[in-house]
Amino acid sequence: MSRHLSVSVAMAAFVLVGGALAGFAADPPIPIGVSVAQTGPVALAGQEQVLGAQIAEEFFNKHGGVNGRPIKLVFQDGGSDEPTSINAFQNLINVAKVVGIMGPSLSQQAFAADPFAVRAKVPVIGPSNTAKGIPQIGEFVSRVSAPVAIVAPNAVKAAMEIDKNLKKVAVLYAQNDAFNKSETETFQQAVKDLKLDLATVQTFQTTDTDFTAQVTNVLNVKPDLVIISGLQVDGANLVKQLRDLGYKGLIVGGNGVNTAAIFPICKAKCDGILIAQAYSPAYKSRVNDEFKAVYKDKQKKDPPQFSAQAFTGIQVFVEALRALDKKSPIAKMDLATLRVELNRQLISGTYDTPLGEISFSTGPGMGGEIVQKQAYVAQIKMDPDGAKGTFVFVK
Ligand code: 1QQ
Repeated sequence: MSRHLSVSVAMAAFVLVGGALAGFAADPPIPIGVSVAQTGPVALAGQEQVLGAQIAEEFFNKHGGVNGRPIKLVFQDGGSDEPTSINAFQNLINVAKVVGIMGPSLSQQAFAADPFAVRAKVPVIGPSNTAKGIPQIGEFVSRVSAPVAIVAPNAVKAAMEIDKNLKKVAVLYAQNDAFNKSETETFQQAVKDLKLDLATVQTFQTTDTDFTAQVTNVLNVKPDLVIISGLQVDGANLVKQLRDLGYKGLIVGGNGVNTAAIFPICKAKCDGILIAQAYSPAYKSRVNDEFKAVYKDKQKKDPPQFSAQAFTGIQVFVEALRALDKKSPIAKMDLATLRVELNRQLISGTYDTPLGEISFSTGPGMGGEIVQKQAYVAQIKMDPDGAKGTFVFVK
């Protein structure tokens, strides 16, 4: 009996969320979709995104939610491939009836899944999509992850400051992934702009495990710097094999290896990798201090970029919902109207986030790109036994 009762109450709540968000005395929580990689190889980064989003949910609900009404994150695993992220988006849009979606993890997935949200007129915030062309997918797509074109060259400059005689560069990239193709273009352009010598370019697949051929070709040109664009598992394995086969020079890694989750793969050989950052735990602001304190309490270390960006994505949704609700009560809007108005609102706002103050570009066909001033570079420092490591900020 009581079980039936609770089921029907749950169903009533679901129907209510699904239909017009009617003005009830106790309005149900506002559902915001989160679809990041909770399974597959990219879950190494995705788990940091889940945590950042959960901290944001707790944090903003504690601070009054959306003018008194709580938000509820609806997690739908986006996996590490395109079909899984497309399914997740469709579920969030049509079944969970979310007001907007934060996701997916990879640019490769965004190019596949975001068009479904664009057609359904559902706002999407990319938490970690850094390839060129993401906001251009459509009117309902924006991102809080600064593009590689802005962030990545900083790591090459940092390498040049460490090695003043740096000249010869070898570049490797995963050619079956949209983000890595975009990132390597930026890196290769930076090498040319900085008047370095691009001695060799080697390609691989994100599914590769043996990089002997590529590493041999790299060692043959005797580079001072190796720049790698890969995802977490392949990228870390490539670093490990470079060191195993005797490379002793500097390594710049891309956003794909921007997580402590690579430490168990390359262990002590992760030491020294330079990685550009769109977030620094040292950034001074009230919201970053609060975010950092909650994260540190849970994880006993400073928050990583992927967590900070995920927190920021949820913050943008919450603050845009608050602003919209003040102009025109969202409880009176049907879901389709709310989604469209939310997108309009979020793109026009300015947000004081752990990433710094951010806003979005606007204009027909050009909206949704993050405008962010801060960019940093960190270097991985591993304990000699390879069990533990940290990101040390050098810029
Ligand atoms: C992208 C990325 C990845 C490294 C995120 C996990 O930056 O796919 O755009």
